[in-house]
Amino acid sequence: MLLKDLEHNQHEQAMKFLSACEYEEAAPWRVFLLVAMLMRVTVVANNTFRFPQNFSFSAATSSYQVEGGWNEDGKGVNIWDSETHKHPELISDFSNGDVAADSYHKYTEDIKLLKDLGVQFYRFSISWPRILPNGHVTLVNQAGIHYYNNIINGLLAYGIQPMVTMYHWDLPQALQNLGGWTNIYMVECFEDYARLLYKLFGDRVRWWITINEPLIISQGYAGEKGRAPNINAPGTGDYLTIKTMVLAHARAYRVYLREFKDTQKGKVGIALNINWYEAYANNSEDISAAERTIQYELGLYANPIFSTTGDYPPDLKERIAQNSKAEGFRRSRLPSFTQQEISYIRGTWDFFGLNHYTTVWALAALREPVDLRMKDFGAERIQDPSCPRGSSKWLMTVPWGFRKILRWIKQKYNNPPVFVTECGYSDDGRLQDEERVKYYVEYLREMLKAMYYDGCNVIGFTAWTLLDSFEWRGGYRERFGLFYVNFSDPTRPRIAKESARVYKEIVRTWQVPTRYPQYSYDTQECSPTIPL
Ligand code: PNW
Repeated sequence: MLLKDLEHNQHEQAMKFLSACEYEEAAPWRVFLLVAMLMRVTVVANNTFRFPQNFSFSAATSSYQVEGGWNEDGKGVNIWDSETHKHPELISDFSNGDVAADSYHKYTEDIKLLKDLGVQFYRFSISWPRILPNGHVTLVNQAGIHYYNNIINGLLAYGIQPMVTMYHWDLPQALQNLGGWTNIYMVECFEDYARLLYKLFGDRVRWWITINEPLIISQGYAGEKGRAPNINAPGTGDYLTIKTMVLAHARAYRVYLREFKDTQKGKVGIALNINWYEAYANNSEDISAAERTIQYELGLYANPIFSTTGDYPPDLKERIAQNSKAEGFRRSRLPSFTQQEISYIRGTWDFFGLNHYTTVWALAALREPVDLRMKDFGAERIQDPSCPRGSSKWLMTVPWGFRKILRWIKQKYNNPPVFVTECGYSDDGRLQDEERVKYYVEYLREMLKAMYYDGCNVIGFTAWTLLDSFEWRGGYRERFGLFYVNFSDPTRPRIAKESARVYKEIVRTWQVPTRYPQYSYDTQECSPTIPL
């Protein structure tokens, strides 16, 4: 349908509605509906959607990626310190986060950048070993507390809301020595750590994220090179971490609910990353392969928390149990939850944190599975190297996939409030970063369509990332920042890229600028061939 027809139809609907109201009492929901209809008319008439009034914009970083100060003022060693120091060859440019963007010293400057962007939120993470050098609450590092107090107070002074991630991958090495997330004991450690954070900062922090991307964390136990702690146990070690992380999240949520929520009135969620998986061919095998991949990468974490039934997705649970049995295991490699645990975990969310970057094609498996994990999800994931992409080889610009995954989440989990906690594009760090601008313009347009046409309850959007930073195994070669950082200059100066200016304009005008044409990312031209 053409936009102008839509506009016309909606006018008509609104008019019919108005005349119906003349005969009936105008119940509050009717008035609400009318306002909603008229708003839609205005947005379409302007040929662009405006963000809803109570929407929020944010920019994000994570502690290990920006702070530096790796051994300053009593901070303990984390698994990324260990990995990058022992195995620099696992990082594309042999670098590490020892100094990174030096936000440990330059945080006031970072807060000014946020102020300049005009965002309502800053999402940052707390380094567990900067607060608890050995991971346990028996030794607390005052300098660490001081540092995060300064950030939080600095943000609030400018009217910016802190959104705090408790865990963004920098596990205290002392806890990894006990097996890290494979050890169910971590649930206790995480509870203690979370409680301490609520006590220390919860009087000012209203938005908490327990764990960032458990999927990627689990891959650090599944032999994916360059993901700390770099343990190679696909299909077993990674599955142990899933149960631990989901329970640890639930525990942190319930501690808040029991001990803090009444007084602090904040919200607790989790940040889950997921690509859109598009079926390669329009046949039932590929369609179910794509669905299974989403369930495997998202459902294993989201279903226990967000679904009404709780527990892992039933089909996948069954499939892994069957595979395990056939392999001679006495029980499923995916450790099960008890009934009590299922009810304990179900519903432990105030919002759904979504990290989304790209779309990948899925088809029914062609090759012999190379490990147990691949056998379990039983699909090929493929991309096309000739498609538009930046400096991260996994990241293609596919805006329409964003809308599809938002719709999937709406359907599967009953339309929870989604705060997009990461979205962004990498390049080589150029200041005229046109491709990043196009990426944000198109992704935000698709997000608005998901909101206005599909009714997805998206409440906020976070640009990943504020600053060029240490991109894990991509080192400093993959730059996601709105601000450029010169890493060869000891003072680590920050310079706004073109994308920072455009993002600022979006936040100021509350809409995506109309001067940008609809860029075509017609993936028909791409023929995905390369297994990931
Ligand atoms: C996220 N993938 O990781 C992390 O939360 C950030 O710390 C990171 O800098 C950012 O995305 C960019 O990489 C991801 O392969 C890593 O689909 C890989 C994927 C997704 C997210």
